[in-house]
Parts: sequence; C-alpha cells; structure tokens
Amino acid sequence: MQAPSDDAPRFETLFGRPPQVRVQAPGRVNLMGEHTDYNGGFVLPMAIPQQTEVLLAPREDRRVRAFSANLGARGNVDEYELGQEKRGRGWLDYIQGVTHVLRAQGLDVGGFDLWLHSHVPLGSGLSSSAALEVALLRGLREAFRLKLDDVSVALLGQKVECDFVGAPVGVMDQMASSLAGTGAALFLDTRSLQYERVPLPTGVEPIVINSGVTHSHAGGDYKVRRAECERAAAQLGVASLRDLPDAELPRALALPEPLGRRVRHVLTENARVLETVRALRSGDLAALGPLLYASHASQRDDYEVSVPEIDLLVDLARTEPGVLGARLTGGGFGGSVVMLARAGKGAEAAARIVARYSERSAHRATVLVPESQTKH
Ligand code: GAF
Repeated sequence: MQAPSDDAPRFETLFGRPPQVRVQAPGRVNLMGEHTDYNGGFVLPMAIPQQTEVLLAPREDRRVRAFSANLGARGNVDEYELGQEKRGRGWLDYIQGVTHVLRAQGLDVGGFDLWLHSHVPLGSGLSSSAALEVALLRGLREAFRLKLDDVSVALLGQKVECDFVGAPVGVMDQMASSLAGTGAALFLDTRSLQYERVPLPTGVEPIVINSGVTHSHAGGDYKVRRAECERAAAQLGVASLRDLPDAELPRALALPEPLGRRVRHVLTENARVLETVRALRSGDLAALGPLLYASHASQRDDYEVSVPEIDLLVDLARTEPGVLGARLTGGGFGGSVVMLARAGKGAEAAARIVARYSERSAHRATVLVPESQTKH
C-alpha cells in the first residue's frame, strides 16, 4: 500500500496550524462487471494501492478553505461558506457536494481547512473522484464524530456525483473505495448491496495500465449509455435490466438499434461476473482469460465504450504468454486496462506492453499495478 506523502508540514505552512485529521481512500480497478451497477447488476472491483490523502482541521466558523496539491503551483486556496454551495467550480464541486449532501441528510458539519492530494491519476478510469469523496467523508466523520458506517459513506459519495456534480453514476466506485482491499475482489450485488470478499488465487496477479487517454463521466457518453439502458428496460416492461431473464434476450435484440446490443452487454456481463467469481474461488485460471477478453469484446462491440488506444493495450496483452487476459476497466471512453497475469510475470509483461504501446500510440501509458512500477 502506498506510504502517505509528507504533506503535514505543507498544510501547516499554508493554513498556519497542523492538521487534526489525516485519512486516505483508494482508487479502484474493476475485474469484471462494467456498466452493470446502474442496471442493478453485479460487479467485482478491487482497491488499487494508489490513494487520495485528506488532511483537515476543523474551524470555529462555517468557512471551508480547500487546497489541492495536484494543482501544484497553479493551485490556490479555494473557499466557500457552508450552506452556500454552488455547482460549477471544477474540482471544488466534489468538496461542496460532500458538505451539501451531508447537510441534506441532517449531518451538518462545521467549517474546516482542507488539503487534498490524489495519487490516483485523474480521468484514468480508476475512480479518483470516488477516492476523493470517500477520503473526505472519512475525514469529516472523524473530525465531527459523524455516525456513518462504510456503506453509508459509499452511498453519500454516490449522491455527491449524482445530485451535485451531475454525473449519474452507479454505486460501484464508492463501495470499492470504502470497502475493498488490494488482496481480494469485492463481489457486490449493487441492488441488495450485499457483498463478499473473494481473494485472488495465489497463482494470479493483477496488472493495471493507464492508457493516458482521459475521460469524464459528467460528459455526455456515459449519460447516453445509462439512458439507453433505461429506455430498453422501459420498452421491455421491466424496472431495471437486472429483472430481465436471459431467455428474453431475443426480444431485446428486436429493439431498435443500438438498444438490443446494450442489453446483450449487460446480461452477458452479469453472467461473466458470476463466472469470474466461480473461477477465482475454484482456482480455475484457464477460465479467467477468455472471460476477460469476452468482456472486452462486449464493451467494444455491443456497449461501444472502448477507444483504439485501449483496444491496442488489450491486443498487446495477447502477445504476452504470462498474461491470462485483459479488458477495459471503468467507465470507458479512455482510461485503463486491467489484466490478470500468472503470479510473478506481471511486472515484466506490463513493462513490455507499455514499451510497445509507446511505439504505436501518441499517448503515454503508465503501469499502476504491480506497484513497483508506479511512479508518483
Ligand atoms: C464509472 C461509474 F462511476 C461506475 O458507477 C460504473 O458505472 C462504471 O463507470 C462502469 O462500470 O466508473
């Protein structure tokens, strides 16, 4: 797990007093189950070692003063008054969103000075925004003794996105950041919120490579996909695609393009999560690769959320004998690829893939996992 950087002295220089609370929350990588969460389906994320750090100190007044270390020399302390949160201030929206939703739940907090430092690359499909929301909610829980369990923290983080930032996301990322670890996947039923931790078999290790192509879920494409699923569900007479039996797929495929393909992705992806959980539990390594590649093909062809750079990384994975399989992870339209490799083979395979990617792409890919390859 990433060691905390020493931001406390910088907090003190900036705000004139030491921080009282210091917490972190991780980004996530999803092994299987993409675009299933807002359809009430299954997901299988893990935490990544990269975290977002929050340092804060409560104030006597109702002012919030926030600084992002990621903005470096360009960054200022941005401020607002509690109760006067207004959307449209860039990264500060995530902070304003947290205090806004807490108040809406009757959980009022006082003012505070805040230092943020994300080691999760922004726009990489690895949930830097969920890590920020969960880290800040953890920090405020500690500083103001809020009675919130980890599931409530995740649900509030999702509300920040949906109700304030304007990104109608599912609950996977915040649940992963709040509840998952790096050694086991979190098998989550997003409808009931029941979850189980499924350890990776000893013979397998994950690889996570950021393509360098960034995305934003407050942008149009993610919303369009979600709306397509809702339209398909309505036309098929179910409240959510989770309620559609597999036997109904032919009826879905008769819907106007592209709705049938969107439904096919969601139904087959849910099945792939269940199958991946079975393979992980039974140590059936041979089954994992085909599942990952099938998920990628489904995201690329049926759900249409991939981009050429991501497809290139997945193709390069196929040339590595130590790599079992690969797929786009996260919301798509850029972002990162997750691979499963034979234990001990990941670092070298990832380095070769990134080197060959750089020969064929204008973007710079970086290896986030295994962590020994990580550059902060
Ligand atoms: C993004 C969203 F935030 C998640 O809720 C999920 O829908 C994911 O895209 C796609 O699986 O990360």
